[in-house]
Amino acid sequence: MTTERTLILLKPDAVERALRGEILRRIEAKGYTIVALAQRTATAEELAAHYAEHEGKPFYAPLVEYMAASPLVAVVAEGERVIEGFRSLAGTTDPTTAAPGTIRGDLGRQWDAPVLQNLVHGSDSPESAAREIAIWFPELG
Ligand code: DAT
Ligand code: MG
Repeated sequence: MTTERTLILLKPDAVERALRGEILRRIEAKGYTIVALAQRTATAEELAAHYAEHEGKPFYAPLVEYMAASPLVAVVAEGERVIEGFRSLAGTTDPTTAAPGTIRGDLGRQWDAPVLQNLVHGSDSPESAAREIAIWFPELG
């Protein structure tokens, strides 16, 4: 058994487009357990920590601006290989080319924006998951 936890964000575009239920439904339908969930507007500190690996990239400033513009929903999900499994449910980064059947592929839109708005974030490794859970849910860290 390799039950683990991952950090998922339903990004501001998901909240604005009223897709929270649809996305949470897919997570639960896959058999993962939602162990924590909070809606709030991200702080600059949370986003700087969360996206530290992208600092200096051309899309960094628009990324942080988009993520802070309106509320997001932070989620901790648990299950067998959920880190890899949620990345698979989410689809690849660019919503235009993400596979049909995935969250980004089915629901993601191409916006005329300097950053890709792709509805969800999911941790990409056990190390990222531990680091990101501690940022958004310090009480679980
Ligand atoms: P992912 O969210 O699939 O893990 P990432 O960690 O490489 O992708 O990038 C974080 C976010 O930054 C991504 O969800 C959308 C945005 N982004 C990534 N690459 C981009 C690019 N080339 N142009 C615009 N936005 C980008
Ligand atoms: Mg990433």
